[in-house]
Amino acid sequence: MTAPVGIIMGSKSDWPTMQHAADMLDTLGVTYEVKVVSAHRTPDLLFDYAKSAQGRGIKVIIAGAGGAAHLPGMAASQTSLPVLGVPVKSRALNGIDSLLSIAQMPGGVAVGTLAIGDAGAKNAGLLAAQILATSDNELLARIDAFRNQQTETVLAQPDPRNA
Ligand code: RP5
Repeated sequence: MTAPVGIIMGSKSDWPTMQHAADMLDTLGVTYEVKVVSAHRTPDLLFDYAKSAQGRGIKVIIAGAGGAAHLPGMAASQTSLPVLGVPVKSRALNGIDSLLSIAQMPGGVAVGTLAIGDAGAKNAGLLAAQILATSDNELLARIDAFRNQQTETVLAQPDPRNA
């Protein structure tokens, strides 16, 4: 069976960031595929990927890119699947360029934009799982357990001086 989440990124240099999305999906027991798909270096591949995703069983696309980060928006232009955009921290502008490129979509084609960098990728994985969990109660229970464990971890160690 095809994985329900597709993680794409503009360059292999994005992987250290996007790996956090994959790690979160692993934690929650959600399968995914990973691929470098560049909007400007491999535009035909991007169109093929986005157009075929729904037919292949993908339910959510996570797209990470840095700089002039048009990958999430271009992917969203070719599919009605939800696209979650992760702004990768760029060398020149620390990801502000990536953030604005992904967030400022003109009305009519939606991209859900996460935070810049590792936290954004982690939350993209979490949000993708939450979307899938609207029709999967077992996954919803795993997400609830993850959140409860996170809460317990904070409550168990309120003094920041005790590592
Ligand atoms: C974007 O350009 C990629 O998403 C990456 O964040 C950035 C730099 O790519 P490389 O020059 O490292 O391949 O397309």
